Amino acid sequence: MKTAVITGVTGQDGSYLSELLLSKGYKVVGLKRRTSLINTDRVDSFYDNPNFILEYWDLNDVGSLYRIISKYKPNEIYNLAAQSHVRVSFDIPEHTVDGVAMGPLRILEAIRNIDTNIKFYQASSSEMYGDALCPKTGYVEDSRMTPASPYACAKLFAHNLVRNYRESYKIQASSGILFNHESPRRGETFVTRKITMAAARIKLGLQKHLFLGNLEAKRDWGYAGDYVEAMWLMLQQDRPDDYVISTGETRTVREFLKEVFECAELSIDKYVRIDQKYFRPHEVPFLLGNNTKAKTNLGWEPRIRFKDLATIMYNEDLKNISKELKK
Ligand code: NAP
Ligand code: F7E
Repeated sequence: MKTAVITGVTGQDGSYLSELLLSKGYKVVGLKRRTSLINTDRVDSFYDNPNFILEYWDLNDVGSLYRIISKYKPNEIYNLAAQSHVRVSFDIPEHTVDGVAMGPLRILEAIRNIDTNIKFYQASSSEMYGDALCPKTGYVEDSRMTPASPYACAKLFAHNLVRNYRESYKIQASSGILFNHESPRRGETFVTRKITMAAARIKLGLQKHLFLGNLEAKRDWGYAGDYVEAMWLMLQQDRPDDYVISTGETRTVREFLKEVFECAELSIDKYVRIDQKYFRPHEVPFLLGNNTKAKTNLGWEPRIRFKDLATIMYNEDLKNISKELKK
């Protein structure tokens, strides 16, 4: 039986990855911070599974990291923990950068000191490309990166570090440059979920308006359940490497809004307002990923596409909020 440690297990990706690894017969050690901002809904269903263990840890907690690695002797570590909200990283840059950049350094150092056979996955991000000119066919693994937020600067630091540890110490460390991926478990302040939740609440008469920022930004949106498979595939390869994970299709925030409001039969003009407070000091205007390397080397393909993603997320929110109302 393989053992995997997953940091950020209470997050969107942590929950899907736990599910995937448990289904493959892994023992999963999920790391959760004591002061979690959110409840543990996303991982509650795993508690009955004897192969799922929760341990407390924080991105700045070196001692616990050494204890956990020594105790469980994992084959794989997936580092998903982060203050992952780009807008918020402008408000709390020091906290964001400390966790996002120094957290992976601490884990890589622990691997170097305890066991260099442990495979490591780093959650890199398309935000690292920032406002660099995008090639017509989309960003690839070695495209120029000019990060445009404290979050993205810190992710790029960690991304470079992974390559450095791989080359310096032969550590089996891979980075997934994941483009935006969403799901019904997406945090409620990210734009897709904010839109699907609001549409469902407006439909049920619980909310009057939806306030948004820049509707013209373009993102390459995929489904989180598909993307965690790519994480796992990366660590099953003989050689560690970096991979772009994306759909190869880019859409504006306005298009996502339109898709959801059409599905809900609601008028955008009537319910949606623009609020300057949701604009960022520096925006990433356009993201499109070229996933050729992942398709070729990993045999990975995204399954759920833009239209279905919007519909799935809206319907799930409508169902769950309606259920809550009936309680
Ligand atoms: P998420 O839902 O925001 O989850 C982040 C997780 O990190 C949560 O479990 C959170 O715990 C934990 N965390 C935050 N600060 C921590 C700290 N100081 N110590 C320990 N744990 C901490 O993010 P996600 O969407 O699942 O994304 C997973 C990873 O991929 C993140 O690193 C993100 O930056 C990166 N990424 C995401 C996307 C995307 O589109 N989703 C794309 C590219 C890269 P709490 O429950 O305590 O908040
Ligand atoms: O914004 C615009 C906003 O916060 C998407 C994280 O998972 O993906 C995510 O980062 C776009 C931006 O995601 C609102 O300006 C308009 O252009 O959903 P988001 P993000 O910033 O792209 C990357 C790959 C990550 O790595 C991150 O961890 O939508 N937008 N109005 C808005 N965004 C938000 N949040 N709220 C609004 O009201």
